[in-house]
Amino acid sequence: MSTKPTIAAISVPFDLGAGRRGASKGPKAIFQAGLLRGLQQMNMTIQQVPEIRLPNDTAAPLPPEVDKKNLKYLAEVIDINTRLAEQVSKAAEQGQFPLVIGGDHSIAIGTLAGLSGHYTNLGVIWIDAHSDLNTADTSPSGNIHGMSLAISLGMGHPLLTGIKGAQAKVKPENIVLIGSRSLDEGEKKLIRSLGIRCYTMHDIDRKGMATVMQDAIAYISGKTDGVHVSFDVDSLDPLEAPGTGTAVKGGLQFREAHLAVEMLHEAGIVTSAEFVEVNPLLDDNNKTSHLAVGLISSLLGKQIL
Ligand code: EXY
Ligand code: MN
Ligand code: MN
Ligand code: MN
Repeated sequence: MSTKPTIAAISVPFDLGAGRRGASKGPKAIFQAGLLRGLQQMNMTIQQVPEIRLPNDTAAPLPPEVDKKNLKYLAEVIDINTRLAEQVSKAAEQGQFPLVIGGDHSIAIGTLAGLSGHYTNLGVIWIDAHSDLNTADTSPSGNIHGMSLAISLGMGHPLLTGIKGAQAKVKPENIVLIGSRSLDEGEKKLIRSLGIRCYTMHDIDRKGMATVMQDAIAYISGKTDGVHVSFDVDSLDPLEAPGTGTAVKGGLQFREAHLAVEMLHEAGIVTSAEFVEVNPLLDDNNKTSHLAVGLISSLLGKQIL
């Protein structure tokens, strides 16, 4: 982006898409770690949107005939994402930069639903240990945070894929996965059959993060009219990001993660972002919340010198 847009900071204290509680405390911890101060020091204009919550923590009920098999907290995930999609869409409509702070990764369903109407070809850079490409049929857990990218591709329960209309919110050729190292069998099949671009930890080890990001940016920038960065902090190594619910060994190092977001900033292609899966209950001295603040700042243009 050439001129600095206003950042619409959208907090989503929601964790029912995950298998363990605590990511709902992520937004507060990230703000306490200095997010606003950091962005203000960068001369960014921030508009804080009221938190996205379920009234009285209760979801609109589903009709009894709805099949909820292997979809935990389906009603809550539908309701929160319907609300989130509205706010994200409003922010994009106003030309703002939606910055969604989670919350577990199921909230990508609402973020992408809200964004998709504003782009013909929305690009998605999914930085995550996982691919979140399960459906109720392939999921080993029934946790919807492991299904959000599949749902955004139009695969999954119709009440989830139908948020903001039945059309797919993103096309497989406009997705890049980065940092993958824990993929279920059904997810691997889908990545192969849809030809989704996937840079695993092995690729990052072999080529280095700079080359991977250069390739990823070249792959996505020509064919998209907006790029969303969906950053799951479990992409980092658990030694760097202990405060997350589905930690997987062998992840990104601190500088690799920063380099990735710094290169995305330099490319000038990013139009929205979300940071998810910070779980303060599992954190060590707010290390992961501070890490998230650093990564958000770097993605939005914080310079070392
Ligand atoms: N693939 C596993 C599942 O579907 O249950 C684990 C998913 C974790 C999802 C997150 C946070 O990126
Ligand atoms: Mn994820
Ligand atoms: Mn993950
Ligand atoms: Mn930095």
